[in-house]
Amino acid sequence: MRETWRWFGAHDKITLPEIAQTGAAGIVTALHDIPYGEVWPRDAIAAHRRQIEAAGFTWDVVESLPVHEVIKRGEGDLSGLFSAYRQSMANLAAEGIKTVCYNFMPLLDWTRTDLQAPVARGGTCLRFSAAKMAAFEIFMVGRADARQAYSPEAVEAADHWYQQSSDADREDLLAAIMSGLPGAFDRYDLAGLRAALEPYAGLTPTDLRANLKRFLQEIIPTAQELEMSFAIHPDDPPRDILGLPRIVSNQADLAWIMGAVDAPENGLTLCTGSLGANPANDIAQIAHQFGDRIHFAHLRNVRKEPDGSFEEAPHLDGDTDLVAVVDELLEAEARRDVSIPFRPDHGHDLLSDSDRATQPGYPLIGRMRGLAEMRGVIAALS
Ligand code: DNO
Repeated sequence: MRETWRWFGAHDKITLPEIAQTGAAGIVTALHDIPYGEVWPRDAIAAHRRQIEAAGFTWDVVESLPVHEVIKRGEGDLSGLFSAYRQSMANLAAEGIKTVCYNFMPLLDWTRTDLQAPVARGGTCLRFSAAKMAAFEIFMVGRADARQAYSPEAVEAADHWYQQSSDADREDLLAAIMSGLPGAFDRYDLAGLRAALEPYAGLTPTDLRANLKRFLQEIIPTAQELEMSFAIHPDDPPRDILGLPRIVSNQADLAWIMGAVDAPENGLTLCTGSLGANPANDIAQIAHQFGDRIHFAHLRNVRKEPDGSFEEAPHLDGDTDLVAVVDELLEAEARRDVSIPFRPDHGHDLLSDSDRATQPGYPLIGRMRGLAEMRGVIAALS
């Protein structure tokens, strides 16, 4: 397995020479400044690649080549957006960058309610509290159907949290939830979020599936011509949020997507943390079933709670057996004669991480711990 590290480019407080000290060999990155829907120019890709290579790395995976929200909603004439996407693919392939991670989550990307939840022996982690998310949806956004989306216990806890929360608590909650907005640097206030949700009213899982299938039909033939691998990222968390449907949450969803365009270029990012937050998902089994279509892996762990809350756990100490997952990935690699890039996805903020204000979930020391633990597992199993 090939060790990689996510680097956010010029916006990242962690430099390439620092990343080199983690031992990672490859970089996972994107051109974050280019607005969604616009072509990634070849010269900008080349400049980014040269910067990465000058620091002794290769650019192994694009994360993400974002899918425009209008494509996810399936609105109007999409031919311009599809051809722009294909042009970005061609420009990436011309620079030798051939593995692309993307997601199909409407509006929100990963969602957490706490960015700095304390962990037992010091440090902090990302956390999703079902009660706080319910409080956000029901009382802060005021979404009519939100009560039905949560268990009665979570709704009661939401009520309790909301009643005793201060203005600052509510602002922190909004800020945490907004951290996962695609575009990475856009944020909404509550009014902005309500307005942003409007165009999705009535979008059903069936609609979203049809729009994903259309996207795949538009781009996978080009990926085949360019010898590129596409790797859809699962929903995080794997459940509907804010009434927005999510269709990449479990084994059945993945089987449907792989079958929608049944080609090896239509593959998966095995994100053990995203899929691991759903108690119905057996991640090692998923790695086994889709081993031939996994082009990229995000390795991390979660600890789940009965009401649907979860917390990001140390890599070897959560509910998912990452040793079993890595074993499956090594088998898939041997069978396919490939090296699957993986990155330590997220990490706790440890030691001096809290002084650096890096992207939430992307600290230096916490991720280096995760990478080192995974490196040990891989070495032992190999
Ligand atoms: C969170 C990430 C996701 C991922 C996108 C891929 O930390 O794993 O934001 O990059 O969903 O498109």
